[in-house]
Amino acid sequence: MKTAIITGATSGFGRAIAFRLASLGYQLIITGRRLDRLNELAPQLASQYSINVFSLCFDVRDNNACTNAIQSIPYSFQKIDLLINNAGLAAGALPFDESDLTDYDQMIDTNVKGLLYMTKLIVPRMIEQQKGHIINISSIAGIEVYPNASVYCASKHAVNAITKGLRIDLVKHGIKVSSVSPGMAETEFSIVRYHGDTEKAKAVYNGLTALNADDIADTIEFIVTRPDHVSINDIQINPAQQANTYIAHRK
Ligand code: NDP
Ligand code: 8X3
Repeated sequence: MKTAIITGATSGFGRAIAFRLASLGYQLIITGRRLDRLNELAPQLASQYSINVFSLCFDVRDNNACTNAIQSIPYSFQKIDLLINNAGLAAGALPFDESDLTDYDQMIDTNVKGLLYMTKLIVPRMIEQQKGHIINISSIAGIEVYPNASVYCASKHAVNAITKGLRIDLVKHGIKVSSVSPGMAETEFSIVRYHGDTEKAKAVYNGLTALNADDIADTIEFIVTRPDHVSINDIQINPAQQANTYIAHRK
C-alpha cells in the first residue's frame, strides 16, 4: 500500500485529492490547521475507502511545528511515497502600493517557505527509498503575472523555480517532481483572498464556470497513475472560459 501526505487537506483541492488518492488505495496523512475539519475528514476517508488515515494539525509556516508533526508520524506511515504540497493561499487583491505587508508575509511564508519546510523534511525519506514523488500545487499565477497580485504571483513563480530545481537535484535518486498549475477554481480560495468577504469572492466567478476541486483531483490521478518510467513535469489547467490570467470570457 502506498502512502501519501497532503498539506492543506481541510478544504478545496487538498480535500478532493485526499478522496481521490483514498479511492486509488493510498493510505493518507492529511494535514491542515483546522482540527475540527481533520477530525471529521479522517474517519470519513477511513470508513469510505477502508484505508488508514493519520491527521496532523499544524501550520506549515512554523518549521518547528512541521518538524514535530513529521516526527510524530507512526511507523506504519513512515515510508512516504507521495508528497502533495498543496497548502497555500492568496491574501488580498490590491495594487502593490495599497497592499499589506502582513498579506505578503502570509503568502511567502505559506506558499514558499512552508513548501520548502515540508519538502526538506520528506525528501530524506524518499532518498533513503531511492523512490518518491513530489507534486507541488502551483498556479497560472506562476506563469503570468496579473494586476493586484504581484506577491501571490511571485510566490507561485518561486514554486515553479523550486519544482524545476528539485527535479534536477533529485533525479539521481529516482524521485519524480511535478507541478499542477490551475487557473480559476471555485474553492475557499477567493473567500480567503478577500479576507472572508463572500460577496467579493463569489463575484470572481461571475459569468463563467470555474474549475472545481475534482478537476484538480482528476489531474493528480493522471499524474500518479503514469508508469514508473514516465514523469509529468507540469500540467496547466484552466476553465474553458479562461484563456490566461488576463482574459476570461464571461457570459
Ligand atoms: P482553499 O482555501 O480551499 O484550501 C487551502 C488549504 O490550504 C486549506 O486546507 C488550508 O487549511 C491550507 N492552508 C492554508 N494556509 C495554511 C497554513 N499556514 N498551514 C497549513 N495549511 C494551510 O484553497 P484551494 O484548495 O483553492 O488552494 C489550494 C492550493 O491551490 C493553494 O496553494 C492555491 O494557491 C492553489 N491554487 C488555487 C487556485 C484557485 O483558483 N482556487 C488556482 C491555482 C492554484 P487550514 O485553513 O485548515 O490550515
Ligand atoms: C489562482 C488562480 O487565476 O487567480 O492561483 O491566478 S488565478
